[in-house]
Amino acid sequence: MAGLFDLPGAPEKITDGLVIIREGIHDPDAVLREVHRIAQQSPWRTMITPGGKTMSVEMTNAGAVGWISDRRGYRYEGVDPVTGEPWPTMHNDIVNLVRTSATAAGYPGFEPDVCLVNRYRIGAKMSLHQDRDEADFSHPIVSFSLGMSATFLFGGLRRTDPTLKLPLHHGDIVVWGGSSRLHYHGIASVNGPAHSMVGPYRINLTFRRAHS
Ligand code: MD6
Ligand code: FE
Repeated sequence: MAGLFDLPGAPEKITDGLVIIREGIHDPDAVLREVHRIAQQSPWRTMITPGGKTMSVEMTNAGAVGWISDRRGYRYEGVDPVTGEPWPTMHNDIVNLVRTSATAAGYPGFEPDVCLVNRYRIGAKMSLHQDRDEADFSHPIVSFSLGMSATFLFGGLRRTDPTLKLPLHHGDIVVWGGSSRLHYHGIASVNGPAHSMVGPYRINLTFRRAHS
């Protein structure tokens, strides 16, 4: 648990394979500018689940491929179906912070090829899910949180397993992999209050390796 006197940037091991680096994003404004650039090129959109429900979270992507969901399923695609163009590139300074974070958490050599960007308004949530659309689960996932705080739910290998409830704040980095890579997780309905700089939004970037 983070305490009053914890230094930012020290990796905290939460459970097997799950590490939080509180305030690991030292220049949140630079990351937010990147998010705006990405969303100008590949706009925010809500996606439909294979079951036909509209997700409450708005999404876009950067990188060689992007994660999409529609009636045909979940998958990675090299072309943004909204623009018909490749996804925006990932900025090298940000990829460097992803590499450093993965290394600090015990996953040296991580090279992401996709950044899925999620935007939550008040009331948006992400139901418990597994991230299993990637080719090789030995690669970790690195996650950046910006804007409004939220509660990260971290469960087990079954959807019904009990969940840890971890607060995530502006600037926090989560790295996870190893034995918990396929654990169910989600984000509880975001309550606010609005963030002083970002406003009534929570932005989350997850860096993954989709293709081995
Ligand atoms: C979110 N994150 O924080 C949702 N998945 O908005 C995820 O679903 C997630 O943070 C895999 C790894 C890290 C994550
Ligand atoms: Fe996920």
